[in-house]
Amino acid sequence: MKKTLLIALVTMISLSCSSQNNELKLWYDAPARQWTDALPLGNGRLGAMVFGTPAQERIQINEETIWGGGPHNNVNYAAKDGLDKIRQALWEGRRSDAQALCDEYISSKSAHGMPYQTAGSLMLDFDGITDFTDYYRELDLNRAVSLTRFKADGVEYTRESFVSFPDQVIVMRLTASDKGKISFKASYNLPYRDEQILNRLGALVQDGKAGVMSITCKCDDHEGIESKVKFTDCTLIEAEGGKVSVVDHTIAVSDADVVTIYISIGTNFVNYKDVSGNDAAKVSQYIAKFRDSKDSKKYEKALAAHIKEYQKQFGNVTLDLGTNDQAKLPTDQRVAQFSTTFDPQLISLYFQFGRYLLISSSQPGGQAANLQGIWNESRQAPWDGKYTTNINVEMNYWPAYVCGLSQTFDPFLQLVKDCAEHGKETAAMYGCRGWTLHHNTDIWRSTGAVDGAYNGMWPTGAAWFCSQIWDGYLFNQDPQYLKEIYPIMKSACEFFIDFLVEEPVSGNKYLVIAPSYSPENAPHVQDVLGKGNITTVFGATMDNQMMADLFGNTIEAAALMGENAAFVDTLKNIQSRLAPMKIGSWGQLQEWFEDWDDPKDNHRHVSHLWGMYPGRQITADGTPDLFKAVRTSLEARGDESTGWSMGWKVCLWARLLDGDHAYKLIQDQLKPARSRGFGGSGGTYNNLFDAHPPFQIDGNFGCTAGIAEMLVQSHTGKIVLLPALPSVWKDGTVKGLQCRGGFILEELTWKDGKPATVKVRSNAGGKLNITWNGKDQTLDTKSGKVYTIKF
Ligand code: FUC
Repeated sequence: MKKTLLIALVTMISLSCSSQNNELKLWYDAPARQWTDALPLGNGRLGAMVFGTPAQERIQINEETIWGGGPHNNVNYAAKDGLDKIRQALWEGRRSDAQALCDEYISSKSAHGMPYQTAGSLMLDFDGITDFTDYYRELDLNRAVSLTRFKADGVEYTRESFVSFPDQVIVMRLTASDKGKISFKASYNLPYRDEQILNRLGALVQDGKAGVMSITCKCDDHEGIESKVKFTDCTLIEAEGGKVSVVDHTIAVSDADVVTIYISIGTNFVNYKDVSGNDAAKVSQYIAKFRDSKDSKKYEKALAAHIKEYQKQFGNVTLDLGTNDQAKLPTDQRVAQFSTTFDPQLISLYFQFGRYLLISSSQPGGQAANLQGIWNESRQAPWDGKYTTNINVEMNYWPAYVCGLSQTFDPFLQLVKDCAEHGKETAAMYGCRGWTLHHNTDIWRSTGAVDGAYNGMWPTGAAWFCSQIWDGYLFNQDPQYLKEIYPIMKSACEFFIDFLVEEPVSGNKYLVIAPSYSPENAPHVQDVLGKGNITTVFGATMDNQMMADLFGNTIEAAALMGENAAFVDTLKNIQSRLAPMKIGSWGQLQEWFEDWDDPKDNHRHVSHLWGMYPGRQITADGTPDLFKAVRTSLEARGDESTGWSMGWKVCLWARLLDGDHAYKLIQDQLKPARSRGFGGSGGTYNNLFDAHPPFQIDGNFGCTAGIAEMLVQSHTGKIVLLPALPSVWKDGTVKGLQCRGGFILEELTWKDGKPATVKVRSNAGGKLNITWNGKDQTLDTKSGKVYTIKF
């Protein structure tokens, strides 16, 4: 009775998911040839890339806390001694001197950030599979399950895989249409020096140590920081029929009917200050549940529990932009044809894939999604797979609230909380109160200036972080959340109150950030010493915008928190002395304090447009001249660029209310990526991972947020429906997008570009201002009620 019920339940879940959204699959007719063809699975903590190769399966595995180095910070206390000299050089236009002085006094003299590393791969070598036919491989986004299927010697084989949210294990189930046909050897492939392979816990166990950058290196540190993370990979293999035996460093399976593999990984990481955890104990606990259970349905139950848990998040939002025949093609072919063939289903697939990736790489209690989410096959991922804070990690979280995934925001909030603590040391290095960080951080929450002044002289990271956590409050309206974030915002304000300085150049004595830069762009002008290609400046537009944002938001938060009047007065006083945005000689929004913008500059960063997105300062109605200037700047900057840059531009064109141009950027971003290494233009890999290139996940998230932004916006205090609908998306339905003010757009169906069904749930009560095409409606709402609105 119980068995039948369970099978019925699994079938019901699968059926209801597939009938609801059966287009939500990435699928291929060939095995992965390279890593960016493999299919990503994850539960926030554990990641797996499944290759689906018949003769030699590779499951590349990750655990989110396997990073080089150990607890440390990279503070340079010489910074405060250099500030006056640097600022003097800036006021005199000797920017090259200022940049050299920043290198001398401020840049980290120790570490520049630690690398995020792989946990290796589990390799399965199959005897006797030499040739195959009828090959099929898929990733089902509705269930977070991958499947490989093929025929060899008249036998049909399948491999079904998932990374369980509730059970913390990576699972692969192998079946064959005939009995006794599954035979293979399983072994680890780990690219570290300290590799040891033992058979413990009744499973294949591998102990590893992170941090060693090459197999031949005898060192045990990275940039002088000792490697402290230890980890244990553990693989349990259970067979029905046949034999499982341990042979040297492998597990051999012969003549089995069905095989189930459970992999888990544990590390000694506890938090950024503490690595005293017991990795082996953690991992054995995850594996023991399966090893000790005699339940013949434990696989089916684990699968059902995984799908149920995953669905709680994934099921929050659906998007239907219409159907088309392209869905009959393998996903890589659809990407190849996307720029010439109308394929709205690929856009909804890509959108849902972005949501899938965020769910799979960012879960409460864990680490924030890094440059690669959690998926990384090497000892040293590009840019170390760290958290770059001058765009990238924030972009990762742009879809979190609007796309109905507020739970995934939690690790980002924890990252901010940790940096707010560790960053006090960085504020102190400038002789300031409060906290800040520079353009990178890592699992150790290092907050110093890294990579030299040209790329890294940017003391404003705290302001961007605060903007994003405040935005979270605008969505969730949760007083408890506000209590958690207010001290972080207040402390950031204290840093900037101390760090901001009066510029003597304009005659207006504006308070500016100095030294800093407009991330990572050098104006195409020489300084007074005749030197060019210098990024170091004062008063960059993005910094000015972020200051206005931080002080404005903190004043609002202070009112809600009942802050004392004297502090609020200080905030208001600072706010009134900040430098305004300026429109330059060719009608552009100036990127710098001076009118240095070059209309031929196509730099990937569009930092000066921050005030439009993700900021909220520039709007069509509120600041029409600046709105126009943003358009001029963005047109000059051009469309094609790195992956994340195009994702940002989708959001910007959406805020510019130009749906057709936003759509053009989606087309650019969904072009097949030509390169796996550095260089070349951005695009999309066969597995729909974004190409910077190389792979960088922020572009996936930026574009996902941009698609939502085309359908609904809520940054002006109003919910604006279909603000940037491309002319080709005539009809459609989106359900579950979140709006600021604590509202959920339960349903928005449009026909011929006009809203047909509009249902809004109010979570926090209060006034609902909603508009479409200039038609405003206002109503009072009660928390928990759904309102139907007609236009
Ligand atoms: C910033 C960008 C680069 C890259 C790196 C990880 O420095 O300018 O393009 O995305 O982060």
